[in-house]
Amino acid sequence: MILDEKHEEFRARIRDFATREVEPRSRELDRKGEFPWDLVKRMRELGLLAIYVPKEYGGAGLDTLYYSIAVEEIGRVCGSTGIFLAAHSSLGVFPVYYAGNEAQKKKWLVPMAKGEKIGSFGLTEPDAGSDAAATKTTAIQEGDEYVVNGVKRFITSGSVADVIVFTATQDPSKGYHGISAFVVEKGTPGFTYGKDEEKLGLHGSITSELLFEDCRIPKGNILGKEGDGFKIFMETLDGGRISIGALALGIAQGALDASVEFAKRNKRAGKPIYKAQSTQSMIAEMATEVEAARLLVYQAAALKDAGLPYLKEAAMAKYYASTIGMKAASMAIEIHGMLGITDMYPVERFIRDEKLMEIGEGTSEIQKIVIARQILGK
Ligand code: COS
Repeated sequence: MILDEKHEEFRARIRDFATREVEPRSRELDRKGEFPWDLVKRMRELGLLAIYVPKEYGGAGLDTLYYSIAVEEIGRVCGSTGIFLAAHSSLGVFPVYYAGNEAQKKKWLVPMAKGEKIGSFGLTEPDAGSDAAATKTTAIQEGDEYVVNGVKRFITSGSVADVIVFTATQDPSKGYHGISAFVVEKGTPGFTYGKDEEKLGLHGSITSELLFEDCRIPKGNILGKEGDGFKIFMETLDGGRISIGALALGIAQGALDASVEFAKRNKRAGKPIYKAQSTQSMIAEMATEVEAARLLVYQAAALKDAGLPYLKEAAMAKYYASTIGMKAASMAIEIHGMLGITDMYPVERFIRDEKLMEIGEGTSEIQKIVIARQILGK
């Protein structure tokens, strides 16, 4: 896809950073299960932690397309660093930018956008994942405070975040109408962490359980009005799906690049691997599908930037990019043969990291529901 010069220059800058600084760390982060504090610091210095947020709020003042390119390029070499960037920017920063009042923006958005504070998003619970309206965490008003009780699960960057936006209900019998969005800050009494998950992939990303036990937060920590929470979170997820599509795309591109390099450099049965028709067929399929995924991701980003509806396109981008990403990662392993399942090459990491893209921020089945409802009506 042809992008304007400025976006292409930006891509070249991010690719340079990703190749020089992120890629050399990616295997180690995966093996050691280490959170990339050093790379978070570098991304902060480079102004990457809130690319689409206006400068007056501490962001880079660019657009969603720039942001998608950054996630894609970083994801191309390291899924864990990519998911951190996507979760912080789309899930931690966005709801405060979108639904916060000026005082809340000053307090939480500006430091998150500048990268002084890490953001996170708590929607999922042990009994509320795809069925996001089934939230059981409660926030009951007592004087000038809300008293929060409940458990959030599978929260990206949860235990390292300083600012966590989360949902809770004032009245479970009201379904999604009873759900509101709140902010809790790290260190608030009654707010602690359960275990961090051991996962298939994205080992350098932290996935936490958040525990609220009679946790008192000021009344001013509500985003929007009581009952607005479900919609704020759904709209946050709409944008988040573009970034997960971009990350899935980046990992798929990484799998394709690794395959091309391996096929050109190595021989099988005395013949260069790239000359085998089966290799050519796989490379052609991967390259075509990666390009199609890129068009969908950029299209969704461009619609959002133009202020046009993008719900269907964001769901399509995430669904398609993660589906073809899994296929690309699998083909990449086939091209590498037995070496592909060892940690000598990055492709075994790519397939483990890519699997989350089909599940996190709405499974492929949820994306299909969203797409079908946009086409057929509810
Ligand atoms: N953007 C804005 N508003 C939305 C929305 C969206 N994407 N999706 C739903 N809404 C609104 C609807 O318009 C409706 O409001 P009104 O009653 O005022 O019209 C309200 O929210 C409820 O919508 P609906 O009845 O369609 O909700 P459902 O319970 O049927 O659920 C799905 C809709 C399944 C799409 C939703 O629950 C969902 O996306 N679930 C997946 C959640 C998820 O991604 N979890 C992953 C973990 S979070 S990292």
